[in-house]
Amino acid sequence: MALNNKMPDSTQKNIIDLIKRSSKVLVLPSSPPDGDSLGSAIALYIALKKLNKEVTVICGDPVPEVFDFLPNINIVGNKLVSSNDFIITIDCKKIKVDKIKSSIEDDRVNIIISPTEGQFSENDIFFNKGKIAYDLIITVDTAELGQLRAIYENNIEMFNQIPVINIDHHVSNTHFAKINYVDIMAASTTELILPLLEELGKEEKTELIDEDVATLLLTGIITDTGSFQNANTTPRAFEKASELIAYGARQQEIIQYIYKTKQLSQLKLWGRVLSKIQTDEKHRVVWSVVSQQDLLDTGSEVEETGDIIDELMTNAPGAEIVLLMKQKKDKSISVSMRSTSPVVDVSKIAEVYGGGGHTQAAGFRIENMELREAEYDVIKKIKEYQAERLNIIREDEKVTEKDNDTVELAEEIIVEEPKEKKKKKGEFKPKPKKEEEKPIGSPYRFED
Ligand SMILES: [Mn+2]
Repeated sequence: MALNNKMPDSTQKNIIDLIKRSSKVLVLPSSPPDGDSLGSAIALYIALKKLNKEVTVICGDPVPEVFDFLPNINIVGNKLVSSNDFIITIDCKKIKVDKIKSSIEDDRVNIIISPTEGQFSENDIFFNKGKIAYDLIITVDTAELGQLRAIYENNIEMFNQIPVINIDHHVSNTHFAKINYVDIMAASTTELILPLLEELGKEEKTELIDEDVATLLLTGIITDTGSFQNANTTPRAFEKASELIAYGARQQEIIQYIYKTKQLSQLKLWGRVLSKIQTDEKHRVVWSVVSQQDLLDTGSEVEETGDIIDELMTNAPGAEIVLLMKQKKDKSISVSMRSTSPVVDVSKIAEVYGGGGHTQAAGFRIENMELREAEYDVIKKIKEYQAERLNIIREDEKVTEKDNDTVELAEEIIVEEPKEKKKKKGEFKPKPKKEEEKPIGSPYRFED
């Protein structure tokens, strides 16, 4: 465990002492949450619960669905009880509550509590007014308090009154807390929480790291290193990951839910988009389109097109303009363009459509137009721009090219339902194509 001694002893001691002295801990992951901030926060939740502390985890933004598999993900709340709230607490240890109703009469609020059996007395009721409900705040994976947005902005007073522990690995961390444990060499915040929980567990003689905690901590390392692919994957990150697997972290589960599930739909979408690539060598244009049907068929979201335009660029030698047209849910079409040379100004083309950007990266949006119609229109404009720039003479075009005014559009892909019933298991016979059959995904042509 030589690598655990990264944390200055005094910082570790201060954090552990403060945690030991506190009983109501508020844990705040950064917003929007990611695998590292959620993994850190929920791991702390489980561990501190084992030490009989009241722990609350609040995140201002919704938790992305991809993290639904994380153990105890449901404990992440999204609203902090304000210190202005007046809270009426009823002790239900002896008597169970059946129904709670409230009514407003004149200037009075009546709260009617119906027990299943027995009766409540005045002694079962407590009032909390303007009282801060926590005695320690721990922020995780948060570079500055502003990142907590409403949770901080609406409760600045609370942040001034309660001690804050700041555990993070961002270079930009502003050291805003009473105790700052910021290690920019750490690949993830969870990497810093592991030795802390080991030491705290040792002092309290309680095993704090179970399989769930280990899985949560490993999730932070895996997501922040891009599954050990990014440059921040240090020997220590590997060391901590292997330690966590020894604790019982379910590495395959993390990979399955975070990478494999998502990547399959994304790969399908990319395959679809790449197979529809169109090239016009003469005008040096390469493009492809993404329709709503493509997203539906591949089970992907439009965001999953990700950096595909850059992929198009690196795989299109000789192209000067690369563009990707995406049909959005509202049926509008967003067009992103890249130019591979500073002398080709795609922002000029974007301006024609009311868009803009930079010389080599620009975009625009088209409303109320079918994808094919828009594709035809945009490609025609780009060809005109390139024809003028490359001195392509119209006369010459007419002589040498048959379909000079024709734009060949990105092919439409039709997915055929597999005909399982007719096929015997293990037997595969491609259906012979009849001459008269309309070829699948034949290029659609617009004639002027
Ligand atoms: Mn992080």
